[in-house]
Amino acid sequence: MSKTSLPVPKIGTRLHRFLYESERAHPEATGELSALLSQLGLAGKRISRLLSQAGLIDILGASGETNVQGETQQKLDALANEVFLDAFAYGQMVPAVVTEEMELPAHLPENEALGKYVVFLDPLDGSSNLDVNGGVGSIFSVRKLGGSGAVTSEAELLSRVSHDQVAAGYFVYGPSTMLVYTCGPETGVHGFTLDPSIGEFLLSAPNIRVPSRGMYYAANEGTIEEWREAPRQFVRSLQRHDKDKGRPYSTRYSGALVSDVHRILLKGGIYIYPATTKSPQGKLRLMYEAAPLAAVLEAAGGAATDGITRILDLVPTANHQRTPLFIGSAPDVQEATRLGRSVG
Ligand code: FDP
Repeated sequence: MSKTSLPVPKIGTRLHRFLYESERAHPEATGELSALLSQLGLAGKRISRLLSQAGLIDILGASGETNVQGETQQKLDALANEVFLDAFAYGQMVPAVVTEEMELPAHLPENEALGKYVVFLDPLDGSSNLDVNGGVGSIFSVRKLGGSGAVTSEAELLSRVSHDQVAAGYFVYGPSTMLVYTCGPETGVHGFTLDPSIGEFLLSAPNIRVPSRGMYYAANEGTIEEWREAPRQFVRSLQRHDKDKGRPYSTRYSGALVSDVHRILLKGGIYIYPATTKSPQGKLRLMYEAAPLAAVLEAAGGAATDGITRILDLVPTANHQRTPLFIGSAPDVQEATRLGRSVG
C-alpha cells in the first residue's frame, strides 16, 4: 500500500476533500485511487438509499437465482451488485470486478486499455438480515493489475493482481451509513458517516485504533459441535473468569460479518468463524471478505489469521476461495492462533 503522511484530519471533512488533501500530501499520486474511492462512495450512497426503501418498494425477498456459492440470492444482492458495476463502468480505471454474486469476473472492456485496478466485492454482506431490517454491509478490496492486455482466466487474474491491497474497506448500513477504509498502515483507518441531507460522507472517526482488549466476542456458537478442538477451547477461555484479560467476554453476533467486525474494530475483542465439518475450508471468502477486513484491522493495530496463518500472507488460488477467520484485538487473535497451532 502507498506510503504517505496525511494532513491532520478534521471531523466533518467531506470525503472528496479528505481524498484531495491525502493526494496533495503524496506528490507522485495520480489521483486515480481517489477517483476510485469516490466511485465506491457513490455506490455506497446508492445502496444506502435503496436499503432505506426496503419494505416500501418491492426489493425484499429472494431473486429466484442462486449465487456462485450455491446460496439463495436476494433481490437486493443482485441490485447492489448492479450498483457497483455501474459505478465502475466509467472512468477507465477498473477493467475487471470480482464479486460474490458472479461466478466469473465482470469485464469492463471500455476500461481495458488504461485500467490498472481490480476490485473484489461482497456487494451486500449479511443479506439474511434483510428480511428483519437488521444490519448489512458491503466489503471492497482494490488490488493493482500488473502486465498488459485483457485478462483471460481466473489463474491469470490472480497471478497479475498485486499481493498487497492498495485500498480496502467496507460500508456498514446501520442506523446511519458508514464508510470505513484504509490505504495501508501508514495512512491509517478512517471512518466517514453519510449525511443524507447533503448526500456526502463526512469524516466522523479519524485514525481508528482497535482497543488491545475488549469485552466482546462474536461467533456462531450454534455450530460449535462442528468446530475443531482449538476454537472450542478458545471460546471456553473467553467465557472463563480472568481478571487480567477482562474475561468473561460477552457475546455479540448479528449474522452480518461487517456489523460484527465493525463492533470489534471500535470496541475490541474478537470475531471468529472457524472451519466446521460442513465447511472444512471455512465459510467466509478470502478475497472480498477476510482479506479486506484483515487489512483494515491490521492497519488499526489489530490482527487477523485463519487460525494458523496471517490472512494477509495467504496466497489466493481462486477468486471465491473460502477461509476460516479469527480477527480483532491482537492479543486475542494471537492467543487463538497459538492454540490453533498447538492443538489443531
Ligand atoms: P450472508 O451469508 O448472510 O451474506 O458472507 C457470509 C455471511 O452472511 C456473513 O456476513 C455472516 O457473518 C455469516 O455469513 C453468517 O453465517 P452463519 O449463518 O453461518 O452464522
